[in-house]
Amino acid sequence: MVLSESEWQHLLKLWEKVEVDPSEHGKIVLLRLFHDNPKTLEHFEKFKHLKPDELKHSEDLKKHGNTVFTALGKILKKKGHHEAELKPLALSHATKHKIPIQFLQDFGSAFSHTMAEKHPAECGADTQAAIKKFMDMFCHDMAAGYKEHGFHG
Ligand code: 6CQ
Repeated sequence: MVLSESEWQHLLKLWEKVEVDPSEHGKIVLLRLFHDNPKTLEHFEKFKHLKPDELKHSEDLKKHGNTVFTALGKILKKKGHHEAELKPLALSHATKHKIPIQFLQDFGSAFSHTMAEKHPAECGADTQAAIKKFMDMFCHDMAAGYKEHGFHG
């Protein structure tokens, strides 16, 4: 699951577009995730009681979008050397938020679809394959961290 230098470069180029507005990108990915897999929404105390229209216009959703995309950007920029960044995330998502690995994979699909839609020029077949590899690596390493904490989600 090692990415080549050219795959990392595709991802970093795409990320330049994301960084123009991480909150908006994050919000679109989250709305897609909640729509495609409503069970993911139940983990968010702040959002689970909102009606679809309230969710769409929630300022908190943008803040959460920013949180998740800022964290993801930091991980991406480590080009695979992300142990220090993943450790606290694996701990919190295993023991506090209790998020199954399947949901992390669902997040990866929502992320990949959103990128292809929003940035078709930067998201050709090579970049899409690189996103998939990156998210597979992320999920694999999170699963290893989960096991250390006795969570087999
Ligand atoms: C996460 C995920 C999304 C948006 C924001 C965060 C989609 O209100 C709160 O305090 C939220 C506590 C929290 C919950 C319920 C939280 C904190 N996450 C979840 C649930 Fe994570 N998260 C995910 C990532 C995958 C790429 C990354 C980088 C990340 C980062 N998280 C979920 C969830 C439920 C279905 C998924 C798929 C998911 C994935 N998440 C939280 C973070 C960060 C940096 C934080 C705050 C610090 C911490 O570790 O608690």
